[in-house]
Amino acid sequence: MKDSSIELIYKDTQIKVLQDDITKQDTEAIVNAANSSLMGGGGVDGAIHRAGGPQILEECKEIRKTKGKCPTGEAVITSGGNLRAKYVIHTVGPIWHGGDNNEPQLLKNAYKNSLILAYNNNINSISFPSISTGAYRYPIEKASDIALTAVKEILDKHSFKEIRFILFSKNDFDIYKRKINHILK
Ligand code: AR6
Repeated sequence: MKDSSIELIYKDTQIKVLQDDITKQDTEAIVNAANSSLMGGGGVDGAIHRAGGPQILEECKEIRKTKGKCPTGEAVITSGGNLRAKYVIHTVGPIWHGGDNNEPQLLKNAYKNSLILAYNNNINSISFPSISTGAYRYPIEKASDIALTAVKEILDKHSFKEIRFILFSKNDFDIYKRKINHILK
C-alpha cells in the first residue's frame, strides 16, 4: 500500500482514504462540495465542472428550474458528464461561523443525505471530498470527526461496495489516517 492510501473494511463496506484528486476517481459517484446555487464555483466544485464538462451544469440548471436552490445539508444528483464517475452527487456543506450555528448537524446531514441519495439510486461506490473545509472554513479536525461518524451511522444500516475519502492535502490525509481506525472500528 502507498503512503498516501489506507484501506479497511467496516461491516461489509470497503473503505479507502486517499490523498488524491476526486475528479480522477472511478467510483460510480463522486460527491461535489457545491453551494446552494448549484451554478459552480471554485475549489472542488470548479474542478469537477471543469473535468466533467458542460453537461453537469446543464443538469444543475434543470434541477434549479424544478426544485430551486439546494438547501445546506441537502443533496441532488446529476450525471458525471465526461468524468470516470457515472454520477455526481452535489451537496452543500455549512459555512463555518464558529460552531454555534448548527454547523455540526448540517455537515452531518450533507454526508448522510449524499449517501442516502446514492443508496436510493442503487449506487454502490462513492467518493467524498472533505466538505466545507476549504472556502467554507470548517476546521478539518472537527469536520473529519463528523464525516467519519456520519458515514459510520449510515453503514450501520446499509452497506455499500466501496466508500472513499479523497483528501487533497497531506495534512488532511494524515488527520483522517489518525482517526479512521478509531471511528470506523
Ligand atoms: N479533489 C479533492 N479535493 C479537492 C479538490 C480536488 N480536485 N480541489 C479542492 N479540494 P472547497 P467548501 C479540497 O473550497 O469548503 C466552492 O466555490 C480542498 O482542498 O472546494 O465546501 C463552492 O462552489 C478542501 O480540502 O469546498 C462553494 O461556494 C476541500 O476540497 C464553496 O467553494 C473542500 O474545499 C464550498 O466550500
